[in-house]
Amino acid sequence: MKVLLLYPEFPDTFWSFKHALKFIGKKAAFPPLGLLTVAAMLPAAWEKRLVDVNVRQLRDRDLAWADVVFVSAMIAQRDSARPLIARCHAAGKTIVAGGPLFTIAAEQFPEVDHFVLNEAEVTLPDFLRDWAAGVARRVYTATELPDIRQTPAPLWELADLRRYASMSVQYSRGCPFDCEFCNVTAMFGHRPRTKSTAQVLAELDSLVRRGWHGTVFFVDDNFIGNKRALKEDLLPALIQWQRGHRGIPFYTEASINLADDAALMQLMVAAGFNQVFIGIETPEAAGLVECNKRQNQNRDLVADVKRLQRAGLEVQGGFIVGFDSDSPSIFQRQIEFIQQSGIVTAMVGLLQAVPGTKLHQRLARQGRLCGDTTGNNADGTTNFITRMNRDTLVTGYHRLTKHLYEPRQFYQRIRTFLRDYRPLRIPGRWSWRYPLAFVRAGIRLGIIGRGRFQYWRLLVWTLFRRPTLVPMAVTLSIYGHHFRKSYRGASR
Ligand code: B12
Ligand code: SF4
Repeated sequence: MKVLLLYPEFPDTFWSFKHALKFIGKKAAFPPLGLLTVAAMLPAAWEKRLVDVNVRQLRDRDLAWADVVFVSAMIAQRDSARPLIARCHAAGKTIVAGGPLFTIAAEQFPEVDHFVLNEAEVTLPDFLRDWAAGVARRVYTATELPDIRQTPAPLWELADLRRYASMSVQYSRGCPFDCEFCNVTAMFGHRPRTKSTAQVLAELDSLVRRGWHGTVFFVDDNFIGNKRALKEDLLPALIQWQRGHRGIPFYTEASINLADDAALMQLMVAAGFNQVFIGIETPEAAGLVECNKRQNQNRDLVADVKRLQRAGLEVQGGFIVGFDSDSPSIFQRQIEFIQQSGIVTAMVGLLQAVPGTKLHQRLARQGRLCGDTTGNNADGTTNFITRMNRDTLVTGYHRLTKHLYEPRQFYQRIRTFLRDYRPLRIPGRWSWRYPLAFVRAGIRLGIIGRGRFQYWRLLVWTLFRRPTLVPMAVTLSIYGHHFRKSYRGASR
């Protein structure tokens, strides 16, 4: 059996990092971890080939080679998935689809032969058994949440790691919280399920064996869902592991209560974590109550962010506008919060209702749903009747994102951040890509760019005030270039 594993293209969005990747000569930000994990669950005797369309095109000879195509996607990849699936269907291939997009929107893909939905640890064995017996059904679903201590390590050998800016590892699934708009708990439950420390170390070792020495993203929904396991087991083991592998930086996603736990922050930083994405959502108390973001309520969120930065963690923040309780003053409130906190990478989205979430159910009950979600909450669209006048909301949203990434505001925010940031110095590995990125940034941002004066001002400021952070200042400036372009594209 010859299996083609197919990963559709991401549109030019905030998280695609498309405009930043060019500076370091990479094709995609992250590898398709779900698909590579599924590949490891297929019979060893099957031949496997990966085509990640973010890295290279699907060729006719790939299709001619394959007996069956396994496709994975999240909602944001829907527009690329459709023509790819049509092409596989036209070539007469059997198509098996799984992953978050198909789990919530299977009915939109009539050309798919088999849907193996939810977590493959549960559904794939049933499918494979039936397939071998020639009686495979069209749809396999499950409500059971598997023990991921049985999940095999991804088949990294299928991917060309050099094409990616970062690698991914998953330690846990699920999140103890219950935010109304979130799809994660609907899919993965509230009880964080973790892999064993030995599994995580084996996955990291396998990446290093394949020559990977760059950043690794722990793709957990909430890395600190099980603090005890982290403190007593995983983090001490990672600290130990890093001793033999200096310079592999980690980053992850976590909830804001990380800022309450100095010991946990310290352990994470010692283990090599230098960045954390946090869903801050809104500085307005009413908005936090409305979306049931309990962990963000009744606290000084700016002070929390500063505490994390001082501990050595760069905070990337997720923000939302479009809550029922939002008035037009929300746009200015968000700007003030983001500027003050020094969150350089601020992903501001319009609230969208993803099927399967409590928000989607509430809006359906209220008769306010209108159309599909695009899955990309940073494209300035929404799929429900908003309380704020729609034009006011959309115009305010585009103004907000434009303002945040205007060179003056953006470079000022980097300075605010660098003033507070106290990273642990872990010697990184040298790569020819760094000087190259520096030169490219000098040309693109420092000569051609509209904010060239601001760019050089930042570099001079950093050189005198925080000289060890100059590479970081350049990296963040490159991110800003991408965010400016992706938000500008979304507002057209
Ligand atoms: C890492 C990640 C990303 C990375 C993607 C990296 C990559 N190349 O895949 C980045 C940061 C780019 C990202 C971005 C976004 N993401 Co994201 N992301 C995740 C996250 C945290 C982990 C995904 C992962 O790697 N999991 C580990 C692997 C092992 O699990 P998996 O992929 O789910 O695969 C399992 C099953 O789904 C299944 N499976 C998967 N594929 C297949 C294929 C077949 C054939 C079969 C049989 C089974 C199968 O088996 C696997 C093992 O159980 C998830 C949350 C989550 N827990 O899943 C959100 C998630 C996938 N993202 C989500 C969203 C909404 C986004 C964004 C739109 C956010 C935004 N507002 O901009 C963007 C869109 C991307 C873009 N560029 O525009 C949603 C998707 C909702 C949906 N139903 O599609 C999720 C579920 C989080 C959420 N809030 O709800 N994301
Ligand atoms: S904290 Fe994050 S992952 Fe957890 S429920 Fe809220 S939005 Fe979802």
